[in-house]
Amino acid sequence: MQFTHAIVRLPGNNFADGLTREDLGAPSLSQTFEQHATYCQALRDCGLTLTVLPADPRYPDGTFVEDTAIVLPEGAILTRPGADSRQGEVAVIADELRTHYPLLARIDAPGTVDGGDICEAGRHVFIGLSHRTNAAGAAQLGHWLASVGYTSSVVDVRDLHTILHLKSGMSWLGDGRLLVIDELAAHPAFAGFAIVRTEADEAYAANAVRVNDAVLLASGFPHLRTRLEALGYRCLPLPMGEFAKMDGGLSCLSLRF
Ligand code: CIR
Repeated sequence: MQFTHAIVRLPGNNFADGLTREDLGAPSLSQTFEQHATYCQALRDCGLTLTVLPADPRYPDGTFVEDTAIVLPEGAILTRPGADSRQGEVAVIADELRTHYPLLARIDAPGTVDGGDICEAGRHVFIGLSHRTNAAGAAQLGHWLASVGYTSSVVDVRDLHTILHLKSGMSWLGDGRLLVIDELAAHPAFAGFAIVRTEADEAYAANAVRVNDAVLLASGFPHLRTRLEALGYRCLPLPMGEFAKMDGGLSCLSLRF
């Protein structure tokens, strides 16, 4: 949660050609660029130095960089995204990450992992089993995490059709606390953590990011914001509507380390 760097990738002109299960209409390109710029500025305001990669027309989903790697202070591992159309996104991220982490691990076939399924919570990591992250990928990741000193547990979200990734429905707030949607709040994997639940109509905001002393939160979810502020968190609300149309959450727009 103490970060100094982030990697982001600009959305491209073909952003609307990416994958989505949502039926919220096509994103406006100008608002997408604006929302991305606001997001980048918020990371800078939190003290992070940003590497801003150019858009790559081959990968309309490429702005969702979080899915391509898991980055921890002890090391980094490249994923193998579960959507075929996204697997090529990893190469550019690998080149960039290697400048910070010369020894990069990787998930190999037949394993698939999307970073959006991986939630670091202190020295423990939750691995979502989803329609993007498969059992082979989860097992490989679990071994690698153990090798760098982390415990892990698997949370199966394959039947939870409201979320694409585990982290679409939960976030680590620090201080032993998880932010979780109702459907996941009683999951046995989360026993021992304090749970902050989102209200049913604020479920999208469960994908938040703690960055240093702030919580980046999707704007337009006033109940959650009030609750987090009452707990002492400094919230930075960010407009995310255009990314939501493409099934993207706030965390997926950056790799933070
Ligand atoms: C996809 O379906 O892969 C992209 N349109 C959205 C990915 C969002 N990633 C994330 O929340 N970690």
